Amino acid sequence: MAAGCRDGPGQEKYRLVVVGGGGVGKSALTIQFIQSYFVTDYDPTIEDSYTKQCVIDERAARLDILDTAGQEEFGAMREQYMRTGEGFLLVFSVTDKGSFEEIYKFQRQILRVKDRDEFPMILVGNKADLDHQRQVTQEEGQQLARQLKVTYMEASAKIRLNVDQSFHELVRVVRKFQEQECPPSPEPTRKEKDKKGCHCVIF
Ligand SMILES: Nc1nc2c(ncn2[C@@H]2O[C@H](COP(=O)(O)OP(=O)(O)OP(=O)(O)O)[C@@H](O)[C@H]2O)c(=O)[nH]1
Ligand SMILES: [Mg+2]
Repeated sequence: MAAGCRDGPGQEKYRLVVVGGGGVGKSALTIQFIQSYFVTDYDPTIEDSYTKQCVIDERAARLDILDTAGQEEFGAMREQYMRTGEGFLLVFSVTDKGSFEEIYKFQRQILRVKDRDEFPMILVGNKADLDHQRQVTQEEGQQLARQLKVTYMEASAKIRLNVDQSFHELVRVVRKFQEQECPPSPEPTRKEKDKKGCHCVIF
């Protein structure tokens, strides 16, 4: 199937990928979004996937979410998930400057694998509840987001701040991107289809 071309009413599916450095809270955000609780222990992820049925802006969608490894030693599958992802949550921790600086690397790798100048992503500064341990200001987060041409959201998996909003915003960005790629049009005839094609990424 050509990703980006919707299956039909009520059948929207999005493959979202959560990326970022080790320990920034990717799993905590994902589990808070899917299961509504906060994981206090740190158990480094190798790779976990989740599915959630949502209604976003009155449109039903099935989200397949891949929670990836931040730690370098588990990073071998990175290119593979980057190829199949339709939207990326770029997560850093506002208490860890190194994780903020790593974001460039993830963004560049995604664009390289996709062979594009732009791709649906949003930037999430997690652990916003730990204001006294901040190493990255809100302004710095916003500045980076402007450079990357993405939306910035500060979040906290712990106090459930902007968790749903981050995932929902990413779905909006993916929808917008896919609608530009494959605008909904009256069913073309076979001949028109062959002529115009649909320049979606095929998975
Ligand atoms: N205070 C606070 N702690 C958080 C927050 N999010 C995650 N943590 C804690 O940070 C630690 C690491 O969180 P994880 O979600 O496991 O981090 P990760 O990004 O999945 O790490 P990897 O799987 O190794 O890439 C855990 O102890 C979490 O409880 C948050 O918003 N606020
Ligand atoms: Mg994890």
